[in-house]
Amino acid sequence: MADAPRLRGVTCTAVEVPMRFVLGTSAATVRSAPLLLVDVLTEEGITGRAYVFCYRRSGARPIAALVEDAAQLVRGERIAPVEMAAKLQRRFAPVGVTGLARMALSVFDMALWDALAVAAGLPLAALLGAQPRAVRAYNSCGLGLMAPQAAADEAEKLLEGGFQAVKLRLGYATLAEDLAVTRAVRARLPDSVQLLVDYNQALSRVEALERGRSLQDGGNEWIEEPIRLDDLPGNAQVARELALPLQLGENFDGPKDLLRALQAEACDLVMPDVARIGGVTGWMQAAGVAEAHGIPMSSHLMPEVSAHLLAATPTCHWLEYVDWTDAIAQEPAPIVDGHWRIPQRPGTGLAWDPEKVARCRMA
Ligand code: SMN
Ligand code: MG
Repeated sequence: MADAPRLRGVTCTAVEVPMRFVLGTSAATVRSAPLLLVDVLTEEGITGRAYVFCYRRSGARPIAALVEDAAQLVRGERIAPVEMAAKLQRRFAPVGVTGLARMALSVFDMALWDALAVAAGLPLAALLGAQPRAVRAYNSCGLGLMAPQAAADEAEKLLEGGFQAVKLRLGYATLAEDLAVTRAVRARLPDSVQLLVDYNQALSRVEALERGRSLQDGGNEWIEEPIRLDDLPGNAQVARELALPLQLGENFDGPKDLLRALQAEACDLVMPDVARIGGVTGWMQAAGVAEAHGIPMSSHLMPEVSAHLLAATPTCHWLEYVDWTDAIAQEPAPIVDGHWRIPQRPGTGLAWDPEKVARCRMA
């Protein structure tokens, strides 16, 4: 067995990719996605790649500065992501390993794991001990806040590729509007297709109970982030009183947040974001906690790496599919029959198309 490659450095490239479907959530309307592409370079010439969704354009530069700082701290070392994560967490503790720093350490960790898998000649899933298989995906593009008929039309388009579930954003001013859109979409979808609804923390406890009770009779699969994430007792109350499973996770800041949510019985399902849970290293720790509690685990965005992680997650539930990297990737997303087929290539299989990246570079 060869030694792991040595870290030489890192390059960061900020891009803004157009979204084919505009995404209006109860929190914001998004027409393009600011991404930071991170390439880990090694002395052996192997490159590890990852990207992080920055939410706002302004996030790209500070995340890049933090990634470069992190890389400096472990430069010259043999790549060992678990040990590097522990060391970096200690070094960054004084500024707080949360928010942008958490995202920076997470994307750096993802790129390190990719380099390690490429060096091993294995798909990342295989390196983590799993078969690189097909993972069931739901189409999470579009379906933002919009008129009922427009939402129904868009939902129908999103089934292309054989998807068996889509996600609808809710959080209109009134329950009547939430129901009108949900019913219009449901009526247009085949019965076999599941509908997930997402409030992006828009409701009060009282509203969540009222709206959740109305929605649970509509054949929906989960209600996501109905109220403030940090109100764990409130989430626990909503989870207890609704038959509709409560989904939380995209804003979990590290595995401890997932543990705290499960200890508080705040949700029935979890869907960590790999770039907030602590990269591949943090995800695998979180997957163990979810498994110990018997809680199904899905992913949030960044499907390229998340597919590998879900393959190695004992309580694997759904992959969240978005098409954002189509604008910069060398290969199209491997969606077949509503499943993400993990590429049989070493690493995550992510590779940038230099010409496409040049066109999307952030000014
Ligand atoms: C979401 C959050 C942030 C950006 C895009 C989409 C949404 C989801 O909450 O769960 O996909
Ligand atoms: Mg969400």
